Amino acid sequence: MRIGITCYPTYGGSGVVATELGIELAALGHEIHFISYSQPFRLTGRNEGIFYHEVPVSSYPLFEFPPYDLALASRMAEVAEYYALDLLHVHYAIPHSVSALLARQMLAASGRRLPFVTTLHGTDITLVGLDRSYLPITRYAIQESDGVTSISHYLKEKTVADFGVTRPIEVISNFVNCDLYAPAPDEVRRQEARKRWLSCAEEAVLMHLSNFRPVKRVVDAVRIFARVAHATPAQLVLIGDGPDRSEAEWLAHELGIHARIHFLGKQGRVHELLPLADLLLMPSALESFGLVALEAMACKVPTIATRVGGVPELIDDGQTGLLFDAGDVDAMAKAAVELLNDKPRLNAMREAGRHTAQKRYCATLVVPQYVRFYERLLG
Ligand code: GMT
Repeated sequence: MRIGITCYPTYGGSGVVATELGIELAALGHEIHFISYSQPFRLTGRNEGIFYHEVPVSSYPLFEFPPYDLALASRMAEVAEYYALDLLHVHYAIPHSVSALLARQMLAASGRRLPFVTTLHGTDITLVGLDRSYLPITRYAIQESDGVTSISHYLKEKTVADFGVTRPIEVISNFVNCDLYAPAPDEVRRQEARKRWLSCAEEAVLMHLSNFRPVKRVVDAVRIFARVAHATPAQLVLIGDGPDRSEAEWLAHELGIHARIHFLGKQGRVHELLPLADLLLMPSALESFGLVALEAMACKVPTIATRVGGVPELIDDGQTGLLFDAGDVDAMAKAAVELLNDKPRLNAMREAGRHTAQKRYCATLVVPQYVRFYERLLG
């Protein structure tokens, strides 16, 4: 198949899933055309069967807001025509589904069929999409999609309840490449890598990875770490960047623990960093799935997370991670210390996480579900 994929190219889960899906589909022999305003950040290097088409958004003094959605629709229609695309797959409904709908209509006028699939990821439904200025058009574009998928049951139910969408929504969970996201081959090499990256080997390493938006509660990660570091020698690695970074940095200084916290900023090769952690912290106010927790599980790193949104579908509380109420910093810190000091339990959780990732969430299991979905749609 020739498939056009549109996603946000910036640091965020939906862009990661879209990019990894494109890479996996290309490896299966499909031709993939990414259409976006800049190259998705995880699309590094030249992959066979993958093409990237930039969307130029021209400005004009009259426009206070250059209409990206229109430029995207034009480019989608052009790419679909020039490269004979079979379908478009858009990730994150706003505004991608609306642009795809327009592209489909433009091509229909010249007798060409261009079905499109919308994959719902999270804040397109739970936050941004609920804004009155976007809700009616988002609902319409989802309803008009030729196929709709959601990355968790939670998100599917939210879409039905809050948007009144009546078209069927198929749940296809997020996935991870279990070969790439894997534990370090042995403890010696893990400790060596820790020394290289963090100049520490013996201390416990806690990690947090996000786009540092308020919903991720990165400040809670710092507060949890402060309590953990009080009880046991530990370091915190923060990967990513965003609006809440400066508050997190300020708090680290305020609590006198800044020397133990590594702000690594945005990192591309996350699969090399995650296996260095002992625990991942995901204290989010909301997650429709929690992709980073899955990537950590595949690397044998248990997550201390919040019992929100789709997280309980991914993390089996007590088995592959530990779940708490959002904001319950004390409980998360206490659990982290107990787990770090209980090696048999920590090891059991590490093994169970990897096992779950391999059994349920490997790219080799999930990507074929998308392929079957496309095939059904194309008839
Ligand atoms: O969480 C973000 O701010 C990024 C957002 C996105 O759309 O890029 O993430 C959402 O999609 C991810 C991939 O499917 C999910 O793992 C995240 O849970 C989801 N975020 C939220 O629901 C807040």
